[in-house]
Amino acid sequence: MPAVVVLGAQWGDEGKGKATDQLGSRVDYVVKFNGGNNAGHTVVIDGEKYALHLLPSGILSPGVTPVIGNGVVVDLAVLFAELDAISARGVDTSRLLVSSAAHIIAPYHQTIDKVTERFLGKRKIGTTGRGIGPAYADKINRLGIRVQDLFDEHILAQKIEGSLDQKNHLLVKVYNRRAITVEETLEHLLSYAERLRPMVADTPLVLNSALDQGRTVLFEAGQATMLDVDHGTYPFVTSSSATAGGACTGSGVGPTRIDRVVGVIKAYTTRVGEGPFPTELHDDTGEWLRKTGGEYGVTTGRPRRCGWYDAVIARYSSRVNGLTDLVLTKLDVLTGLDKVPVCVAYDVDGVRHDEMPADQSAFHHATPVYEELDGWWEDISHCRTFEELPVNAQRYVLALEEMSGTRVSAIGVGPGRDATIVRH
Ligand code: 2SA
Ligand code: GDP
Ligand code: MG
Repeated sequence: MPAVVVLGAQWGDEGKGKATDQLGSRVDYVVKFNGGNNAGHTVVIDGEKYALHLLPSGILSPGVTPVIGNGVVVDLAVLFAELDAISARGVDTSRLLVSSAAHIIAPYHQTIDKVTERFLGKRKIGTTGRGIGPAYADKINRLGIRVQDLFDEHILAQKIEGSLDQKNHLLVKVYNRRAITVEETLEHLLSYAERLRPMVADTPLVLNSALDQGRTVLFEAGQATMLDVDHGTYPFVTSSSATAGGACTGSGVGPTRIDRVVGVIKAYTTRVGEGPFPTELHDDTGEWLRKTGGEYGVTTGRPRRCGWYDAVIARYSSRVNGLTDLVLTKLDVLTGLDKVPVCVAYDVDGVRHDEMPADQSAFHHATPVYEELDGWWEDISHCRTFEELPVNAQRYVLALEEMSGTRVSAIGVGPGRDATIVRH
């Protein structure tokens, strides 16, 4: 397993943190390649809970070199607060590397994110308010500030000025806010420069050399396929590439070097933020899933929207990511149901769609076509082999595998590191 990508196959929070942490003990490098501190990954080790945002989940494995790749947007205040917090819990953070080409989230990106959402009102995206979209917008607009710019005050001041020019116009004239000064931003960013300097590296060179030497690299996605800026439910998406291709552009490692692409998928579906969600449950069962699954945002604390498993999305994710494996998580949460509905197709204005409609309006009108599978009542949290699972739980997994066309290599039966059934 020299190079493996781990990504979310639904709308996020599938349990990527746990999957990465588990594989992390067997790899040399863990690379975060997209997103920023909008992510929230929970890892539970020996009953101790860690919530990671900007740092790669592999940071918790001794021996792993965690890498923040060029595709990430970095909020420096968050980076150091998170490093301090986990160092204080005894985690060695000294090996962290940060790409010199990663973009910076400046305080004004956060301001713009929040005022834009307020301005959009009913049309809002439901962002995490962390400045992610505005930072990526600057990157694409060629107005971004990169990690390497922090080490030349003159260049940094010029770039801040260029970036603030249009924003101040917008802030003052449209949003009725005060203008942000170059000086305050410069002072803020420079205050982190010296602490960051020793972590900065040519990460594409580091990672490619590591692969040349037979080392193993895990690429960890933030958010998920249906939140990907190209393949997700646009415009209700994040602003980065959360799919497999993003692992290459966001790290500088070419696609010919990737061996496996693992999609993490929940045994049901959740979504946080706005946007279409065909299998969403607005009733007591949805509330039951939220309570039983502990479905609240790790970053914002927002209650997650909950619904049944959607096999159309699983097939779509398998396709656009070229998945080699699925890790099915939170199967234990479904314990105690007589019947478990699974969405096998959509009905759009009387027409059956077996695959994801290519047209957004059709997806907004999609109603699920359900197949009901038999449930199980036994506690499965102590199962460690497939055969130990109740027969109906086994059938549920096999049915999902068949519908997605991708093998289910592992099954999560609890939040702990060891609460996993490995099949392949
Ligand atoms: P943004 O802030 O610009 O990336 O928001 C755009 C959309 O992306 C969604 N998004 C997420 N969805 C699920 N989980 C995420 N991380 C946190 C978690 C979320 C939280 O692990 O629970 O705490 O609320 C995440 N990050 C971004 C977001 O909801 C918007 O729909
Ligand atoms: P991520 O963003 O994909 O890393 O996922 P989150 O950490 O945001 O949300 C997943 C939640 O499910 C966390 O609270 C995990 O501890 C928990 N979790 C992961 N796998 C399992 C599982 O198999 N069973 C149960 N019950 N919880 C799990
Ligand atoms: Mg999460």
